[in-house]
Amino acid sequence: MSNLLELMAGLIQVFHSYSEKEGNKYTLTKGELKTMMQEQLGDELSQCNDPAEVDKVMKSLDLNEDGEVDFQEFMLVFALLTMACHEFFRDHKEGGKEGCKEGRKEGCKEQK
Ligand SMILES: [Ca+2]
Ligand SMILES: [Ca+2]
Repeated sequence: MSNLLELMAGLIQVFHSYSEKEGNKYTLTKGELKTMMQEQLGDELSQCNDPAEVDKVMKSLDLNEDGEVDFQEFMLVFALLTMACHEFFRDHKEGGKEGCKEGRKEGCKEQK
């Protein structure tokens, strides 16, 4: 399998390993979301000792406001987070010697 395929399979697997714990097998309840945040992000990053924080995350994930997070909602937010991370690494790299700066003309233009 390619890296990308493995990554996609991994995402699906992670989502389902939490979503099937209670209620609907294919959606995350607030409790399942909290467990996922704790186990995947760690207490510090997820700040989920604060119940208001979990509520906030739940609200921002639950786009259709049905009280649960389905895989589509999860993926949308994951994509946004990944893009935010990408921006961070790109900005970070441009400051340093390595990375895009030197090879900018040849290698680092957006490849489509
Ligand atoms: Ca569930
Ligand atoms: Ca929803």
